[in-house]
Amino acid sequence: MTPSSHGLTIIANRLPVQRVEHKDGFRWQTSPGGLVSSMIPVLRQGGRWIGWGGSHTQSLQPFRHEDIDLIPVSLQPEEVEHYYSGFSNRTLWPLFHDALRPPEFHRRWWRSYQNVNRKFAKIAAENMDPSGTCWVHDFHLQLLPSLLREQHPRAKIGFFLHIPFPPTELFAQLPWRVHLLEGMLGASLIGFQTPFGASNFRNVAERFLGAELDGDDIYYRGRKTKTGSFPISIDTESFEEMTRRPSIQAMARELRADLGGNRKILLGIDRLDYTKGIDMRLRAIETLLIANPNLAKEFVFIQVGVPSRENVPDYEELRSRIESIVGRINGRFGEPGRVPVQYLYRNLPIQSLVSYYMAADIMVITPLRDGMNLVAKEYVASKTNNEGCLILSEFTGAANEFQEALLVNPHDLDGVANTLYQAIKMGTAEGRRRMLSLRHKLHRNNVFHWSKNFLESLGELEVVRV
Ligand code: GDG
Repeated sequence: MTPSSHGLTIIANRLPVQRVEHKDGFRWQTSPGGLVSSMIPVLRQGGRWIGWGGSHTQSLQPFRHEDIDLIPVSLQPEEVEHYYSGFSNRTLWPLFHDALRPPEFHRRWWRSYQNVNRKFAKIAAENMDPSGTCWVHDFHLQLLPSLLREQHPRAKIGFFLHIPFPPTELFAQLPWRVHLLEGMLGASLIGFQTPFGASNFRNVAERFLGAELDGDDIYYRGRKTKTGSFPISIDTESFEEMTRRPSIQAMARELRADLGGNRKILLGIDRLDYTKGIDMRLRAIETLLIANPNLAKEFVFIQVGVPSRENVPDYEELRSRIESIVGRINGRFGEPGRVPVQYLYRNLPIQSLVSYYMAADIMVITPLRDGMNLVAKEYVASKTNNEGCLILSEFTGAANEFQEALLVNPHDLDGVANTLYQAIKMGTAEGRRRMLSLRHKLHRNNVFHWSKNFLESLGELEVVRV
């Protein structure tokens, strides 16, 4: 234990900073995102964040950034390939997202996943308070809770899964399912995005470990683990604040003038991932236009595809498929100077992102499976004028809270096309009523409530032996 080991320890695959190169070397910049902003105030009261610093950061020493202690974990190129690109992104990610791509099971990836989890555990155990609180994040580190528990039996260890937890039939495929479950059950509290995830987890713990269930509690090998649903949210106020900035308002107006004129603006913003249903969304737009070719004059659909996991073949393939559908739609329904689909393959600064949200009349979010989907919440937060319309897949965690959105089954092309039509033609009164209600829901649960709820539940738990 080091002298400064009091307070909360956060452990996630990545540190909450990005390395930005400049002419005299590099500097660290805080990564955008709700998880980071919700943790910063807590960590400033004492605490540390442990995570991988990224590919270009071998043997980095602990450092402070904006008053927070950051403890880097270095990964060798082979570990990045097997633990990260392999087991995390090509085994767990597809398996936990309805096997939308066949999960690949390779023993060398699994060995690397175990080794990297042990590496994280060693560094965390050395730096945390043995009876303190530690919060482990996400599917990259599912073995960590029990590895930490072995070293610090009295610690309050929480685990939060950002992605869905699959049903028994899918989870059953994993050759190392028992190890993964035992790894997670080292935690005192395990949080999921929805009650369905929590219930799937309890069912597999009973089925594959013979654990005993009592309500939300799981009893296994003399220990109790509590499970629950803790839907993540965003820093709502920071989005609302951005919508009040004259520079961002001007960007939104410009975007409207350039794109819309009096056409409705439909928007999609996603990491270019096969879980996000971008190809189905485009095919629904195509279905809508085939049935109503005149609508091509009434709307423009902007799709921002943020580059992601570009070295994984499934992602390259998805990118070409999306580009080919965009080309097909614009070839058939476009006219000189006016195309129905505008596609941007890039990262946008957060200010531009907000200006897009502000300009969009209709946000189209159609994942085939998604833990939560923060874009849905960011869009609602940015609609401070209570206008706008959210089309949302039933298969997102967000749909659980946002029942007033226009909910769709993304596999049902005719259904999505009809809902797009309904949204384009929707009257302002109905739009306002729905948006007001969505905004009301969002204000009840921002990311600060989320982290407080989780940490309070963890703090209240005694580390019990039964
Ligand atoms: C995982 C789970 C869960 C997107 N494009 C740009 C940009 N973004 C930001 C958005 C949003 C975030 O990325 C994406 O969050 P999502 O929730 O939509 O999706 P995942 O990345 O898959 O996240 C998900 C989440 O964890 C949290 O628990 O909701 O289900 O899969 O915040 O704003 N940000 C910037 N430029 C972009 O071009 N700056």
